Amino acid sequence: QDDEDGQVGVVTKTRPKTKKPSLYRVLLLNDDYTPMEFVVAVLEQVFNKSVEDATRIMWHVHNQGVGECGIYPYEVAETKVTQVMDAARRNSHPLQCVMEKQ
Ligand code: TYC
Repeated sequence: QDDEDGQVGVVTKTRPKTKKPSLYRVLLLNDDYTPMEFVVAVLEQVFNKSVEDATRIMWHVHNQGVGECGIYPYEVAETKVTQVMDAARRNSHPLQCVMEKQ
C-alpha cells in the first residue's frame, strides 16, 4: 500500500495463532451391579463433586442410563476416564465411563 511516506509495502494483520483446546464431555453409564455408594464416591473423588451433586448425578444416571460428570480439555477428560475405569476394575465393578467431543 502507498502510505504517507510514499513507500510501497505489504499490509499485514497480526492474528493470534493459539487455538482454543477442544472440550470433551465425560459421561457415566448406568449398569445393574455397581453400588450406588461407589458411584457417589467416584463422583466426589474424581470429579470433585459435593456429596449432594454426586448423589444427584448418580440418580440421574441410574434413571436415565447416562449422565454428564463434567466438561474438560482432552487430556483432563482422558485422565478422569482412566481414573474411573481403574477404580471400577480394582473393585470388580462393571462401571463404564466414556468421553465424547463436546
Ligand atoms: N444402577 C446401579 C444400581 O442400581 C447404580 C448405578 C448408578 C450404577 C450410576 C452405575 O453409573 C452408574 N446399583
